[in-house]
Amino acid sequence: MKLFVSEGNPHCLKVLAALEETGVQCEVQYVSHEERVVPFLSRPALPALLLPSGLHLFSPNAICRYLFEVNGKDCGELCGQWLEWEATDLQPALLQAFHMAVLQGKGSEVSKVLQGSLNYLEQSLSKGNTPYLTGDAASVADVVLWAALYPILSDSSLALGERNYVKTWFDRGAALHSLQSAAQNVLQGKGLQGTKSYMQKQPTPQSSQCRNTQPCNSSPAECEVSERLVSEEEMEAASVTWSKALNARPSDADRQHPILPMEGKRNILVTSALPYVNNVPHLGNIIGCVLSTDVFSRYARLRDWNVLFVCGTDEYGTATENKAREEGLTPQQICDKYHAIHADIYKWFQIDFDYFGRTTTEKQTEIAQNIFWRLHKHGFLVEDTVEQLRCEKCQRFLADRFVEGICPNCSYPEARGDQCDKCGRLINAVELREPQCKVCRQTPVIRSSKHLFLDLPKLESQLEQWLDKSTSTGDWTANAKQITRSWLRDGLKPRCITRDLKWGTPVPHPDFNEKVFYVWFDAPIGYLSITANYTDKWEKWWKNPNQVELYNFMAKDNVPFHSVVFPCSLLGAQDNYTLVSHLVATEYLNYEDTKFSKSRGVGVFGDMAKDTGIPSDVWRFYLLYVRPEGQDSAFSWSDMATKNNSELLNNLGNFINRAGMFVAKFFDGCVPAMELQQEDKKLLALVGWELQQYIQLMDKVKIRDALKHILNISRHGNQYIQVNEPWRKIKGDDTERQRAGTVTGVSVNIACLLSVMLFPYMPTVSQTIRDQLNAPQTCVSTMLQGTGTFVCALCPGHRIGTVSPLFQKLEVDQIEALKKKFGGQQPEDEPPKKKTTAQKAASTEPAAVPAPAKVAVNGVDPEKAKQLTQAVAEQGEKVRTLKAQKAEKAAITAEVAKLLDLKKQLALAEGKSPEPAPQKGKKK
Ligand code: B3M
Ligand code: ZN
Repeated sequence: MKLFVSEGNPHCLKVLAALEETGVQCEVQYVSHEERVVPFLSRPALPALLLPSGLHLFSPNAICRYLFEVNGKDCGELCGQWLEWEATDLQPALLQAFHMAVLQGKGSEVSKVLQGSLNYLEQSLSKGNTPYLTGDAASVADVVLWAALYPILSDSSLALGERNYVKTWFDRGAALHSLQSAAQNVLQGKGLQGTKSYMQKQPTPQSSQCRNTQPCNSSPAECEVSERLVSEEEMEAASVTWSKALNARPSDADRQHPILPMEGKRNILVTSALPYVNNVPHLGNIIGCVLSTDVFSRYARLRDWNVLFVCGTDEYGTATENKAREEGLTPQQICDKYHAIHADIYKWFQIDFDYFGRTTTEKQTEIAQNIFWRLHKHGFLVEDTVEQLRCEKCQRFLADRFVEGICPNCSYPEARGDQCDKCGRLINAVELREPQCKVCRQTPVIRSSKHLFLDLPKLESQLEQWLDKSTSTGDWTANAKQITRSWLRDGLKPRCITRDLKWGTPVPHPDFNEKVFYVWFDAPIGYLSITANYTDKWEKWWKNPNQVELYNFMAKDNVPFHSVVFPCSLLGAQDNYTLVSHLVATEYLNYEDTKFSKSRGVGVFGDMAKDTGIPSDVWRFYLLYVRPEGQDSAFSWSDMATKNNSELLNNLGNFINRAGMFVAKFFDGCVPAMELQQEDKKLLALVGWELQQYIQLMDKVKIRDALKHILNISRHGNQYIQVNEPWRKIKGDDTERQRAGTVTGVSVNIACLLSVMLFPYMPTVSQTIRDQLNAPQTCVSTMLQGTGTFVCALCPGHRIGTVSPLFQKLEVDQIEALKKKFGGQQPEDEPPKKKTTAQKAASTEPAAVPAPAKVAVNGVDPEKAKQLTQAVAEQGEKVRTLKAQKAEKAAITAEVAKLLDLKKQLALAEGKSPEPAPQKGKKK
């Protein structure tokens, strides 16, 4: 069973409280508000509970009721009536109250909205004469109502008036641990304000709800494009902003190195997890680390924050030693070779590092050893004899990643020696049940040897104090907080920081001179040493917590090392280090329906992307569009084609191109005079709102969500052009010609705004648009000022450059060919190993793994065929549903493509020759 919730969503408070109250075993996953967890619903519905049967519950009260029933507590009639009342009477009033208090700052008017409901509750409690709603014990009705009212009733500033019965009853609930911890998780200690991100996504109660009478197939973002109501004030404000002047300050064109913290500026140190040097990164690695970091740092520079973005290759460890053995090179040669490969790939992806270094440097040794000695001096290192796994066949101690066995916590059969991918817990390799050497599959023997441990228990309370502050003031992603919390809940144990290996930073202690530092002790210190190789004044960044905010970007499996282990090293070293303020972790990106795998040749790896002929910017766009933000997501070729053709070509590119072409064709290349009417002002307000959303989201590192607002703007723009038909009006009388001018002028200015907003995502396209429009560089810094400033940057008379199309269509046959090329034709002797969806860095996969017993004969694989039959059935159902809902054509086409692909795979698995999928529709 799995419960999907989102932070800030008040309905999730109920289900989390009910879950804890009942003690029902159930995995909880935090996703973003817009995540469509229930596949057959046309709109996101959270919370949602995935039942063991595969069915979903998605009404909060039904979920709570179910949880209580599982626990043997049936909901009686009275209880049912309360749940009904809550859903139909209290909820609408509550939502309106939240809207007023959180978004409109009208907390004082909340009591008016709620008084009817609260009075009813007061009377019922007084008449019932029992401590709880349905009797002498708390029932699901109490839990639901407590949780529903919690954000309001626990806020003393709202002056709701005294209702004694309500108060006594509510205080009973508020004292419950279940309710408090649910409130902490959902509202993040911010009380009512904790619902802000959720409320911003909700339609305004009553006035602007989606009025479609038919089921609405558009995503909430799209729906808002046509449905958001704009007030007169908003229109006026937007047209005032529009006539503001451009900034004098140009954008960051002339960055001066070394960049150092500056007085009076927001100083931001941004790191991307250091990619392992011993392999070529795949798309999942790229989106999780360097690409996300790049987008944010580009944005931060546009915001005029003082940014330093450092990264580099993570070069030590057994994986490098192994790779060296495999390729007949020394470890250093391997590092040099792959460091260059990484650097090339990131250059192609336009990752704009301020410095891209590496961990095998003198500075690394110096700084790591210094931290080590300080920890030693302050008594945070303890010595112990450890039993270690040694493979007699391979003649070496086995690094954690090279042992596999059964997880001692959750019995997952393929846990690694350092961590279990299923339950996420850290493991000491010797605790694994039935361990195996991952290289030769022999059972290793246990040998003992003396090691040093970082005394995490001794640092625990300091760590918790710091974490409380950092997670409540900084922007930690929900998964980062959750993983960290679950680590602390289990209690910390001393962690071994030395290893019996050769390729690593040497341990300077004379008693341990044969050993090196454990990679996860050493690697994060790489951030410091890389900065030290960039500038001698590195301590101005790294020992300056009051002036510097540190952002760490990574995939979620790196979280505990950045939130617990590394901060403990730095806290214990007691040298005023800068600790992370914002920990941004992505979920996993899968490849089609499987995971990336170097050994199986599945997926697109960084060095191959450029050979596809698809421009770097389009790759960036698609990866960011499916960025696993809040939930795992998948790269899919057909989806990439769909998004390219619908969003980039038909929506964004089409709008910008039309706007520019109108100026060129109808007005001789000069921006015409503009006479703003109500309709234009309304558009300015709509566009301004999208810009504000974009800035709010980007400030919070919601990169994927922010991108959708760029696309909304061009959707507005296309609609505006479509309605106003400048190509027709230009042929009309004076008034009509003037109207054509205004529409063209406004549109081309929106195109200019889009170029600015696109810059973090698609730097080349962004520059191309500005070149085509001959836009002043200063427009860039102006538009992203404050909460967003959409000004008229291209004034009447401004001469634009030469306009040409920005994007190309991705054709079906091209995509089919690419899919085939990267689809992972598995060699027959090496069928896929069943793993978690968690994709692992390719380095964790040893070169040659003997095939498990279950082997596909002549490509026929009954097990796989069975799974595929099921998948085909499900996908067929999905397509039928979409068709029945008259969903967007592009969406249907994409799903049909998936269906055809599945059928093909099924045919192969059944040993039949797959019939060529009929390609309906347009040719070039
Ligand atoms: N080298 C890469 C990874 O697990 C690992 C990160 C180190 S960050 C200091 O993706
Ligand atoms: Zn486990």
